[in-house]
Amino acid sequence: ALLKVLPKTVKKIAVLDRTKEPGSLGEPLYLDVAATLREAGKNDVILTGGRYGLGSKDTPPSSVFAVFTELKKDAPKPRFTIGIVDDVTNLSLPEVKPAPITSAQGTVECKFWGLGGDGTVGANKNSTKIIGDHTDKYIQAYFQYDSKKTGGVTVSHLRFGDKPIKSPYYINQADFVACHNPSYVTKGYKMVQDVKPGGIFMINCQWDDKELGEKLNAAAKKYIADNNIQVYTINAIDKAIEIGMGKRTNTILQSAFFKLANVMPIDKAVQFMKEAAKKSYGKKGDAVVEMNYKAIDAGVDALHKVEVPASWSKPEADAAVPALQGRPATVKMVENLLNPIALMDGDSLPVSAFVDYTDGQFEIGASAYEKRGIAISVPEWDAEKCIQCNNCAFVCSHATIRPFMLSKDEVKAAPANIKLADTKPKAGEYKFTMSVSPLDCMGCGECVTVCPVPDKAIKMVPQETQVDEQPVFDYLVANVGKKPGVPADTTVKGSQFNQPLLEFSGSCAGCAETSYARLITQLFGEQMYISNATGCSSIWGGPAATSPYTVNKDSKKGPAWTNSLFEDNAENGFGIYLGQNTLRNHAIEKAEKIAASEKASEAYKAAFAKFMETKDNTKENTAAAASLIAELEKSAAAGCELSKEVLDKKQYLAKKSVWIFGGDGWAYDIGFGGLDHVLASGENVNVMVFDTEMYSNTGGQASKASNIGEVCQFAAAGKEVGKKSLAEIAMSYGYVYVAQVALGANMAQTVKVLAEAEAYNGPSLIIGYAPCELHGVKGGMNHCQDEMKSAVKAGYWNLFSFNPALKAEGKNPFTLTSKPGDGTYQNFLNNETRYSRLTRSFPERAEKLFTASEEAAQERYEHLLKLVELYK
Ligand SMILES: Cc1ncc(C[n+]2csc(CCOP(=O)(O)OP(=O)(O)O)c2C)c(N)n1
Ligand code: SF4
Ligand code: SF4
Repeated sequence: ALLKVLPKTVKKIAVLDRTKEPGSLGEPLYLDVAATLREAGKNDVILTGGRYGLGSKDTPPSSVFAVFTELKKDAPKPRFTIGIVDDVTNLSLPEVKPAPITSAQGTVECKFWGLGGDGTVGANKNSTKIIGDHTDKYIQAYFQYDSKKTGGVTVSHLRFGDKPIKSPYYINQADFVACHNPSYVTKGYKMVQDVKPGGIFMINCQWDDKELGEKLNAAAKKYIADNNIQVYTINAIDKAIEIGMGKRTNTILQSAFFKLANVMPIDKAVQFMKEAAKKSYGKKGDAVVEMNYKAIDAGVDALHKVEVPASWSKPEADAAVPALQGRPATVKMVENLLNPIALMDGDSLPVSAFVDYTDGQFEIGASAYEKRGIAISVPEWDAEKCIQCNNCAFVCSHATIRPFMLSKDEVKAAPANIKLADTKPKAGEYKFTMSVSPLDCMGCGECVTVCPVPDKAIKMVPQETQVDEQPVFDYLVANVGKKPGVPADTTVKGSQFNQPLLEFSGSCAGCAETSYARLITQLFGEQMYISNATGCSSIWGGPAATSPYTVNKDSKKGPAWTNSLFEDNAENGFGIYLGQNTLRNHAIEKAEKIAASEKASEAYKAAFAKFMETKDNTKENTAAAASLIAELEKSAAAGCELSKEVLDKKQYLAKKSVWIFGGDGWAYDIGFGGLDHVLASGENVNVMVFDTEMYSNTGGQASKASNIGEVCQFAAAGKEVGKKSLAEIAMSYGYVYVAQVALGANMAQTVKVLAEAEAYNGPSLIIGYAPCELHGVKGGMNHCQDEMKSAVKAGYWNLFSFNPALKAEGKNPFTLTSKPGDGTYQNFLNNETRYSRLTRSFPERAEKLFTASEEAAQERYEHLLKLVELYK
């Protein structure tokens, strides 16, 4: 086929492969073409091979022009890459940016910068539908996302035109660019630089023109002035609140787009948008439809044209960015990688920027430098009303609200605006504060929901009113540690005085998965090795360069984290366990030989005895290992060769806490065989399953953890069969610690189970109920913790634990913590769209399945009651 289409005159061919075959002479398509030419005797054709589009890199016209420019040379590069700047192997071809405009004449190109979950993508899909349904125009839409879950950056690329659109690449020369989130302006994202000269830049913000001038950086101002960009602002934020739409600004911004981009007459666009709103919201009643109509009108009316001052062509230089503080290796990574990536400019990084990370290891602690500032409202703490229960910190998905106890000196050194209270119930030596990081908070409001004070000791307030709290939070995190006398780690209150070693991750606001993981790091973080299955937890847990796992401020130790494959995570974690355990045992054997020798000092012997006594206790063994290492250093200095050998492996001496993290899709389905194998091994690993009852990361497919009647992808008519009892499968071994928890339903049980599971010298499996953004909980994820409560109260989710250590003591190993359902089962189901949508699509089936689901739950509870008796 190739020979048939190849012109006779062809002299040079460049083959582009979208793959990298290390060790091969060339990529697959290149090799095919080479063989074809050779067999056809076309040996005089110059053939080159290039790679493109790897790692989702875009291939704009500038890349393609670069290939032609190269081919024009007498001796073009035989192997090359496009779309990246490879300054290490120098294989990349130079590209002229911005890319020339190659789309058909008259094509209108538009780009929208939104915040994941703010409705920008949905509104743009709706706009394409309106234009597609009501005009003869051709349409194209691409949606680009960052690595964050809801709350990340989205960029929608829309093209409309009278001629066919053949542009399979992102827009970088737009007629219209909209910024739907003002923080993107303050952070300095390169947005306006993508507007064609004379094009339109629209910003959703609450600023007047003067304030806008203060917020835009010098490069943006200069680009606007030099390229005659028309700048518009629209305050959709206040308008949406005024109309009663809360945070939902998308409809207002959609109609503003129609007004400015001139794709169709505005009165027609308004009519079509209103028709679409009526269709979508008609069932919700006239008031909702009316609200949407108002939003549509507001978008047209509330636009404001900014008079661009002449001074913008020679703007004042931006203020110097203060030097970053912290661990030098992390700071270096943040400056070189994280900062451009966080500005959505990672594609501009040259290959040399990654040379220090070629083995795939990245520094931890980088997320603290992101300061995304995306929450519209953040918590404000009231020192007087607070009863200091620490519930708010206990549930926080992003570790952005934290309690501290301060000594007199620490109070003196703190920023003056710090809010302090006497410790409760009794005033003591220290002062108490609950501090919030406004720039890291995602604004979910879970903390307010769980505050037990009747008129709430925290309330949500606009983020900009809390700017002064950031230096306070930063001071406390950097300088104030845990104080003696606070309640034990195994209590809700006590656990929160430990530094969280998972912070500011990219999970959705209010995500339950991160609340569990954060808590586990507060209990065992410095000793943790985490093997993470692919899933949401690997995305919020391990995006390269924005690592949310961090180190303890004093010990500089934190969790070691890795992600292998979705299907082999349990085995991967088990391998890590076996590896470190073997190295540890070798070191211990040698340390034991030293202790048995006549030359060993009494101090060494005592340190070794203490080490062995605490060998299986993660917390106590850390201190014992430190003392043993100190003694080993002394004996090594005195010439003991064996001590030197032990010291070579000293990082393996202290007991490690090995954790295997993953979602239900991994644990119940795809990784189940491996998980079962690892649990059966009897070895001391801890497994934490974040049970969202669906494959969340890939958009909500049904798993074996999904329940009867649940509507998921691949179960559009509601899942017919019940949820697998993973807990009971594991319990059948008799030597596996097994528990089901729901953090918001019973905080005390959650923290107790985690401590017990980790302390158990054998395998542990903890299944945590995790409400998810995709469940569609009424009112949003600020009800995540309450939803866990409702699930347990209704008997939908049961809390229990099976502790083989109790069996060994002659006690009943099985503890059933939750009560039977209280009759609210159907209310619970109907409070989440993953269920309630079935009542709309298949009402009769919904009734049947929901009844079956409730009956199955009752049976399950009765079965658990029998287990209590059985294990007695
Ligand atoms: C073998 C394999 N199949 C499919 C995928 C794609 N994939 C990545 S994450 C994911 C879903 C994970 O779901 P779950 O384990 O429930 O975790 P959650 O995202 O809900 O936290 C899937 C299907 C993959 N990475 N590997
Ligand atoms: S939940 Fe409320 S009472 Fe408890 S520590 Fe937080 S602010 Fe204080
Ligand atoms: S589990 Fe759900 S709430 Fe959490 S990050 Fe994933 S999609 Fe978001």
